[in-house]
Amino acid sequence: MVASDLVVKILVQMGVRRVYGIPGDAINDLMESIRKADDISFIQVKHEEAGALAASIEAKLSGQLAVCVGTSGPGAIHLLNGLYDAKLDHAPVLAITGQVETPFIGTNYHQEVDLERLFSDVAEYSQTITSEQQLPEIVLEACRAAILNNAVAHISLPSDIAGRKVKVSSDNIASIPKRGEAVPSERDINTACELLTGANKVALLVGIGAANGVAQLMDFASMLQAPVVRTLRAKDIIDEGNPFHVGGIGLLGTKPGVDAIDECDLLICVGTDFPYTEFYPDDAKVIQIDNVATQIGKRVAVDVGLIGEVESTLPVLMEELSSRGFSAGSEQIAFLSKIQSAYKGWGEKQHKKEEDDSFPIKPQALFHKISELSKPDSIFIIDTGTSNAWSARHLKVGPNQRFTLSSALGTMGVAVPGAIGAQLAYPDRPVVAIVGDGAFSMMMADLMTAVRSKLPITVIIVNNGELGFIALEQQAKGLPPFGIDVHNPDFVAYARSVGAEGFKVESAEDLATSLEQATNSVRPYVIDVQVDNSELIIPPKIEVDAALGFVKAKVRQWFDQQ
Ligand SMILES: Cc1ncc(C[n+]2csc(CCOP(=O)(O)OP(=O)(O)O)c2C)c(N)n1
Repeated sequence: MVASDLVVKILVQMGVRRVYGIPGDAINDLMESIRKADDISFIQVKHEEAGALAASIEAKLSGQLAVCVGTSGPGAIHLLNGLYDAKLDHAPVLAITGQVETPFIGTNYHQEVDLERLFSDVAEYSQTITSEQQLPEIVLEACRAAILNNAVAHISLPSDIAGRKVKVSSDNIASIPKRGEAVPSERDINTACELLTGANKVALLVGIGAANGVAQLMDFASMLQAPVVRTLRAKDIIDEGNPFHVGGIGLLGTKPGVDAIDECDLLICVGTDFPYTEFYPDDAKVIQIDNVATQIGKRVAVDVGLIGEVESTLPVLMEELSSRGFSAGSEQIAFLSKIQSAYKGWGEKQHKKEEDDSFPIKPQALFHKISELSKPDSIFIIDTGTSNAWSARHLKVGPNQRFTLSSALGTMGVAVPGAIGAQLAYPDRPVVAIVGDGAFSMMMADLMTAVRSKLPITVIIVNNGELGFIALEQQAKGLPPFGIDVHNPDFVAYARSVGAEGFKVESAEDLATSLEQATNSVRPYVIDVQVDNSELIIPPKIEVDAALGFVKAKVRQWFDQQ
C-alpha cells in the first residue's frame, strides 16, 4: 500500500465513514485511496468551508471524529471557518490538507502556504508528515488529539509522500481512544455537600457537557427541588416539558431563567462553558462540575470544582447527601415554585404571538408551527441571525429531537452544510435546516451537494429581506440600519433549477402544506417563508441604553426620510 492508503486505513479503524471536501492538486493520491476503500465515502462539497461545517455539525451531534479535506493553499484556507466552529464548540474534527512536495516546502512555491502556522491557532495538533515512516504515528496522534480533547487536529500530507510505498506489520493499526473517567475527590464531594446543606436557593445551570448525564441531572434537580436553567446548546438535551426546566440564560434566554440565576444563593454549573459573565450571580456560592479540569473556574469563581463525568459525579453527590439525611427546605421549595410560575406566565405571554396567523408570518408563529408539525425524531440545525433568537424561545425541542447550531463562533452559513452532515450521520431521521435569507445566500451552492448526495433535508428560509439581526444591533445602538439590505434571487426557482423541491409560502396555511410535503419528499426541499421583519427580539433584561437606542434610530430614520 501507499502512504495515503495507510491514512485512509487508520481513519476507517477510527470509525470514520465519510470525508468532506474538494479534490485536486496536492490531494489526488489521498482521493485515490478513498476511492479504493470500501468503508469510507467522499462527499464532494461546493466550498471547503461547507465541508468543514458539515464535519463540525456531524461531530457535535454524534460526538465521534469527523473528517474534512482540502488541497494545499486555497483549499486549506477555505476550511478554516468551519474548523473554528468545531474548535469553539469542542467538536472532534480532523482536517487533512495536501502540501507541496517536501523539497519545495519553504520556497514560496505555487499554492504553498505555511499550513502548520495557518492551523496553529485552530488546531490542538498540527503537523506536516515529512516521511512515510512517521506517517502512522502522526495520523494516530492527530486522531487521538481530536477525539480525546474534543478538538480540531490537522495534518498536511505533501504530495510526494502520499504516493510512497509503506509497509505495515499488522492489520490492526488503530483503536478508537477512550478518555479515562474522572472522579471527584471525597474531599471535594464533602465540601459540595456542605455548601448544598447550607443553601436556601439553589439553581442549576446546565450546558451541553451534561449530555451523558441528563437522567442523573433531573434526579438531582428533583432531590434539590432546584430550577434547571440551560444554555442555548443544551436545548439539545433538556426536555423543555420537564417541570424543573425554566428556560435559558443569556440574551436569548428567558426572564425566569435569568432571574433564577440572579437570585440563587448557590449556583451549580454542570457541563457548561457559558461565556457571558454578566449573567452569573454576584454573591452566590458556586459549585462547578466538569470532566475537564481547565474548565473549572474559567467563567466564574467557584467555591468547589468537581472534576468528573456528570453521569458518575451526580450519583456520588446524591448518595452522600442522602446519607446526611438531606431534604430540600421550605425556602428552596418556594424559590422553585416562584420561578416555575414565572416561567409559566412568561410562556403564556410568548404564546400570543405564536398563535398569530397574519401574513407575512410572524417569526414566533413560524417557529411554533415548525415545532408543532415536526416529527418526534427531527434534527434541527439553526443558522446564525434572528433564527437563533426565535428558535431559542419558540422552537420546542422534544425529548427525542436534536438541536444544534454554531454556538460559540456564531458563524453564518452553518445550517445547510450542517444539515448535510446531520443527514449523512443520521440517514433515517428528518433533518431541518432553519436559516435566514442572508445566510442561505452565503452557502446556497451546497444545496447542490444535498441534491447530488440524495439527502432529503428540509431547508426553511426565514426570509425577512434583510440581514435582520444586524438591523436590530444597529438600532439598539441608536444607528439607522445600514448595509443590511439583500438582493435575493427567487430561492424556489433556484432550488428547482438544481434538482431540489421548492415552495414559496404565501399564507399561514401554505406553511403547513409545505412542511408536510417536505417531510415526505425524497429530495432536498426548500421552503421560502416571508416573515414579518418588524418583530423585535426582546432580551430578558432590557438595558436602558438599548431601548433608547431604538428610539434614537427611529427618529434618525424619520429625519432622513424627510
Ligand atoms: C460569517 C459571518 N459573517 C457575519 C456575521 C455577522 N452577522 C450575524 S447575524 C447576521 C445577519 C444574518 O442575516 P440573515 O441570514 O438574513 O438572518 P436574519 O438575521 O435576517 O434572520 C450577520 C451579518 C456572522 N455572524 N458570520
